[in-house]
Amino acid sequence: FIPEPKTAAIVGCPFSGGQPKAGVDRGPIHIIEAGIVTQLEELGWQVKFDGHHQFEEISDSLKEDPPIGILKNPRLVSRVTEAVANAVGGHAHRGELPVTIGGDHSLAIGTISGTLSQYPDACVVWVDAHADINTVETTDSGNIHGMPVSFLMGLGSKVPEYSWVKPALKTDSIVYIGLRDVDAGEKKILRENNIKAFSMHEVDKYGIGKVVEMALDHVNPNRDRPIHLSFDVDALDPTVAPSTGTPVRGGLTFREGHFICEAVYETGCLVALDLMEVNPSLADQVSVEQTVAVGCSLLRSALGETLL
Ligand code: 4U7
Ligand code: MN
Ligand code: MN
Ligand code: MN
Repeated sequence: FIPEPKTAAIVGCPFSGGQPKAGVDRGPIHIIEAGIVTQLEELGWQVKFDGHHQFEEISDSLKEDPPIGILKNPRLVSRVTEAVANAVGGHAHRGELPVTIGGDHSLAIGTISGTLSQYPDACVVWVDAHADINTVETTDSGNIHGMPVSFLMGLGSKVPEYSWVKPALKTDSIVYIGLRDVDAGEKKILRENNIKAFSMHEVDKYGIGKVVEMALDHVNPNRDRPIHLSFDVDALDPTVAPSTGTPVRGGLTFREGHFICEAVYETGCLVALDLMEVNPSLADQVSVEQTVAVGCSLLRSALGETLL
């Protein structure tokens, strides 16, 4: 699936409307300023980046955006993610590999919708401390970055504002790695829908090599389906990636995180990549630089850096 010449399109998404903490919208700006475009070019990729997406027009057009039920910023998140779906779908249509840099994880409503519009058979590898599968009924926070997977699957009651989202992601087409903070309602959804998840417990028990092999065997047994990798930086341990909005201790090591990216690239099936939830306004400057650097190196690994 890797395009020849290898072409990646960076979709910079300075967006924070899926959660309450300011600053996550500056994540993509820091990753670009750290030199990700040149770094990927040095790996032999042609990199297209025509500036960060501007969502101001969307926010300005919404005079107000009161909660729908408990959902916060529901119209803003819907319209921004719809724009992202079109951008990602467009890049994929042109044979480019979209690399979306967030921003909060609500953006995955858009990125995965865009991928599935071009690759209906794609599967998703979701790397995160959280399952992000709360429905309108189960969410306690109302923060949509904790809900994108349920929207993509069509679980829970429908919000008319999101009628553009096709429930195109099947429950057997996603696999999680890194979970350790899953809400009670989410556990019930995972159980009742038989959704495959490898928590940190399984990473400890089997080791990351075996976990990734089992994860890929579940969603992609013949290694012939396109893969969308959605990486929430909070999957990594907070000592490795401290600058993020919802850190949870006991996470993936630096190498475990990179191993996942390398192994996905090695399948040759990667068609889209997300890096989400880097928040450069949380923690001290050294921690911010560390988190941004780790974000860049995860992206490089997912695009083939560590293959000899
Ligand atoms: B992230 C949470 F309640 N589950 O729904 C929620 F714990 O994209 C957290 O993975 C969601 O960072 C975290 O608000 C979303 C909470
Ligand atoms: Mn673009
Ligand atoms: Mn998370
Ligand atoms: Mn997430």
